[in-house]
Amino acid sequence: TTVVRREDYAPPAFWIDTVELAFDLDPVKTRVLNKMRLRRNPDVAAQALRLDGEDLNLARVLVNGAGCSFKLDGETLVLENLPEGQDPFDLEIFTTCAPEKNTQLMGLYVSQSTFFTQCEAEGFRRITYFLDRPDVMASYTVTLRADKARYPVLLSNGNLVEQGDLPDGRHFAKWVDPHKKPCYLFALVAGQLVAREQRVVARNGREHLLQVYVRPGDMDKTEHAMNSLIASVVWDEARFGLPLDLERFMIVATSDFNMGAMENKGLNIFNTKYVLANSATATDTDFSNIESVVGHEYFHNWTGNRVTCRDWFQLSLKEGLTVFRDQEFSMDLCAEASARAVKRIEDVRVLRTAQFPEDAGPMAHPVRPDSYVEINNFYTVTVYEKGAEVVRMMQTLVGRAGFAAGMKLYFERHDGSAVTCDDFAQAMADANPSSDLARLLPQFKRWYSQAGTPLVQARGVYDAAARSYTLTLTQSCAPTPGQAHKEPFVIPVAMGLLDAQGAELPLQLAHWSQPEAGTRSFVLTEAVESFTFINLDSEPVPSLLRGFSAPVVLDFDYSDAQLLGLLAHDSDPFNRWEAGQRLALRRALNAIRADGPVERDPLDAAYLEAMHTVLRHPTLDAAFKELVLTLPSETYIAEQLDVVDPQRVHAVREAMREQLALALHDDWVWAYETHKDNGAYRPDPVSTGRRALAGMALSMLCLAAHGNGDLVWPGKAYQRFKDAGNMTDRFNALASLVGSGQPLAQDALARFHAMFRHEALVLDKWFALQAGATDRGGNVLPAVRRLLAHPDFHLRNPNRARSVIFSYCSANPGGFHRADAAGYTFWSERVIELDAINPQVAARLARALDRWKKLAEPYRSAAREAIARVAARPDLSNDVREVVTRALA
Ligand code: B3K
Ligand code: ZN
Repeated sequence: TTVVRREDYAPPAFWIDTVELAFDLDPVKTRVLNKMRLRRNPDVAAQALRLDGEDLNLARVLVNGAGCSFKLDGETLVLENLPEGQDPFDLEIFTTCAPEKNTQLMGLYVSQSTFFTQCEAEGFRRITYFLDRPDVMASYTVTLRADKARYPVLLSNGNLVEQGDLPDGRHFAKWVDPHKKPCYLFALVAGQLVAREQRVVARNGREHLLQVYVRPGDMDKTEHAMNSLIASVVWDEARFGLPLDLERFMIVATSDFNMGAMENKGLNIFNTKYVLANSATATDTDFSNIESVVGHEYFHNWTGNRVTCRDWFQLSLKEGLTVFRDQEFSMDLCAEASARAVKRIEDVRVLRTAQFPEDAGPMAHPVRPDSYVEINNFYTVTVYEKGAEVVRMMQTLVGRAGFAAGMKLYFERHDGSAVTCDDFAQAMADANPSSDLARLLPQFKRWYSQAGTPLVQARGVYDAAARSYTLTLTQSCAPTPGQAHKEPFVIPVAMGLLDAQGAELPLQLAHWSQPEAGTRSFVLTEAVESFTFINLDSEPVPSLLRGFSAPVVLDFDYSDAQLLGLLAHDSDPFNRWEAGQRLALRRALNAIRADGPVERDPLDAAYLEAMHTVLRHPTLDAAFKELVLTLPSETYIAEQLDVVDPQRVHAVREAMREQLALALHDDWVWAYETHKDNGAYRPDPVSTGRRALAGMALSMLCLAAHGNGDLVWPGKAYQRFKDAGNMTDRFNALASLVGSGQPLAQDALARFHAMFRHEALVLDKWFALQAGATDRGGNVLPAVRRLLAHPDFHLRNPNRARSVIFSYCSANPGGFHRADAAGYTFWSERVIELDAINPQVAARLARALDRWKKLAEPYRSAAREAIARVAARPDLSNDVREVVTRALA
């Protein structure tokens, strides 16, 4: 295994200006002719040309039309005797590959008799020999030839310039991409597909054709993806002045895909999960995920494609920025401010439940990593979600208009080139020369170089005689692998002060001439800093880190009364929610840390009363209520503990849920009855929120029924399951029955399967629900093993594999962490089995035990043994090898 290091970056010895690719598509043996025009890079000392290749059969190499000498160094094609001097020369390479045998789904592969490609990060080398690195940008012309009956639709990047018939029932299509691109953005698709089409006119009057390609039976599930695409085009032009730069923009859906989607230039390829939706088959969550993923891939057209990454260490340059853009897009589509806050809370929840653990575990790495063995392992929540938070902090420091100016300068400077995270930060700072970002730029960039989640400890002291309140903020960051010591970060702290009645107080620092109302941002740059606020008649309650203004852990010793006050009154909806989470977390941790068996009723009257008040609140949104009433996840609770007994965490959270269900029974009845009917299905934030709250109420009522033997609510849930008008309500009803272990659940599951047995994405939900079900006496693992033997289970299909295996190993801690270690054994078997088929998917699964060192015995030793069993295999992929090696280090 070779470690790739950021500091070793060197520019390429050759440039590739043009590429002409010709494909004779055949599932068994596809022939590829690659004709490139190259020239030596005048800035680099003369050296051999080394082309990347993987799993290729090499047939012929021609230089300027004549045979030449070459050799293979492993899988690298080495050409030593190329023409000297600066003149461009032609290099033609003939290879073949076997798409049908490609189970990794990298390079050219076949899914349901259709050809697809996936090239990012290093899949193009599985199609032809190439300089497979993002800083080599070329112009592409692509000719596809295939059997016309089996592959009537032939697509590649750019514009279709020619098509026609060939002898023997074959046909061809020729595509020219007008934009230079790195090879990871190359794509082709060939098969039987149909398209929903829409013509749109941009602000400058140019017309564009938008297409969403799917299999013939799926046309009735393409409207939402198309609407999301149109909204994305409009938004990027309105918010950032970035137009669509292509005559035609295509999205194609495939059911076999390693991740969510891929932003290939003009030809985005999507997992069906992020395209197909109608009200009968998709939930509100699916609808909103489709909107953000369609937006995300579209926004990459500028942030990623027009300006791309110099090397893969700069991945967050495009990913962090594009996640930030898709988050902003989703927020801007919300009509109400409260819906924006709901989106922010959801994003922060992902960051804290997935990225914070990553940052504290064996795979911790900076947003801009320093080294990797397998780049596919670094498409992480750190690069994506923490990367987006870093971009968000820049916007906080320069303001919304300043951020737009920074984006403009970034494109003026770098359009058409491959650049670094430093280049982005520099453009932001240079466009805002008098901002805190410009003043603090070198220190701010520690967010790119230092891994780990900073801890900010806040302490407040009120001086009654001086009528002042001094807030002292102390920042620190625990060591991470390879980084023992951290320098202080630049941390924007948005805050306000409340009085005892919950009213917002004006803020005034000692040197300010006047007080200022509302939220103010302060920038913490030192290890310890104090801020003194004056003219305060009594001790205020600080509302800190409003809107989650920085990706840090905030520690403040709030009293319960202060948290209850913030929950009831804070003007910042994020911190209102946060106060409720802190109250719940405190109760969970107390019950977990207490001696003896888990208490039956861990919640006190004050907390229950507060939840009652939120639930019945006359003006709060249903979506917001649902978030407040949802307890912190087991994963999030576990992260707060030094030593984790996962069964105890599970038992405590379940006890809390049951208590909430029983104590607020009448409120849940009220919530269900008043939110359950939404009329015609529309996936907008208001009706989505109502369905979410009604769904939660129903699951609480079934849970209460489980405790008190009531049959009415399970009966109502079953009825709801049968006559629901949309998938959200139907699935919530089913989940309520399954989640509370109702006898009716089995019958409902069987009906659900019968109803949707031809809908792959719905079957994924059916599998996932069972694999993720609340464990009762160890019943989930045997159920999961039965699901693996189900005729509809297919390990090769990543969505299906994830729906069973990941739902169990990564999303069901109560079922997975078994004292008999059987969950870990199951995990190690599946990692090894999947690794032989698809290393990328296997490596994701391998990370399910990342946090094993925190586990209490007997879990800790059993987990280590399971990881060691995987690591002991001689034939592991680099992907899985890197993950398990780091886990054991
Ligand atoms: N850029 C792709 C991810 C590619 C992952 C390769 N292992 C999707 C996205 O982030 O938009
Ligand atoms: Zn992306």
